Amino acid sequence: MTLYQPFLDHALNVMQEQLSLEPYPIPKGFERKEETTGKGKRQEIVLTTSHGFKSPKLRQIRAAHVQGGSSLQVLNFVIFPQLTYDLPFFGADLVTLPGGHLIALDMQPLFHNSLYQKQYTDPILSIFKRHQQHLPWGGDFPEEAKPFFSPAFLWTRPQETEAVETRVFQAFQDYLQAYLNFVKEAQPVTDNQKLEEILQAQRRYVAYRADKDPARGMFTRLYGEAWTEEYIHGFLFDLERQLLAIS
Ligand code: DBV
Repeated sequence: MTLYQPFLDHALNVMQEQLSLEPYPIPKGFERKEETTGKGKRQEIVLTTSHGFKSPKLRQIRAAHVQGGSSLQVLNFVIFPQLTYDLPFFGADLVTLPGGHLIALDMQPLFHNSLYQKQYTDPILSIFKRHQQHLPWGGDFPEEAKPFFSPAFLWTRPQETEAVETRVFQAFQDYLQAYLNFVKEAQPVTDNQKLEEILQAQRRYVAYRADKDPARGMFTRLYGEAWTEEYIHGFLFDLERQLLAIS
């Protein structure tokens, strides 16, 4: 059992119970990718698996799970709502590298105004504060990424793997349940101007994430540039492709 498998299993279980889940297509060749890296005793097989679902209110629920031994584990899990809802994105970037763990967990906002914050951040501030006591701010953080995070952004670099297995796992469960509660409550937006604002906010977010994907270097080294670019634009952050396909 690898570090983030229980996170993925938990997410699939609660989503299966609480959403009308359907599969989301994973482009051919990206469901599972394996490559051997390193030399001699340092050889490791790095396996990347992809998981995709959708539900009536959620356009794409997708995870990339990288398993490469004790010093390379990643679970990147993002939920992209349908463009007819003003729901935030659920974003989890759980990363273990030789230097340690790096955890980013948030409900990433479409808008930064007080009404939006009242609806989608205030209800989770108590969860954030409870976990932040044990998972302190992780420090240095790209300035340009700040517009994409909420005041409840949990960003931390735990020293101990045990903290990931316990505290981080609990925080992940709490954030995901709070998100599913938002989804249950969400009502479709009908105002045309609002719909246009949602579309533009989603495009900005996806463009930023695709452009700055911190995993680009890792994937390129492991699996090559062509595979990596297609994975990023064709699956991980596929909104523009989907918009083209329906236009
Ligand atoms: N990050 C992704 C995807 C990944 C992934 C799709 C499938 O968005 C993994 C894999 N994140 C990943 C890896 C690293 C990070 C780091 C492998 C380590 C990169 C390295 O050190 O080589 C939050 N993730 C990070 C960092 C941040 C985030 C801030 C540190 C990178 C740095 O310091 O530049 N998550 C990340 C982020 C957003 C988010 C910027 C923005 C909206 O949701």
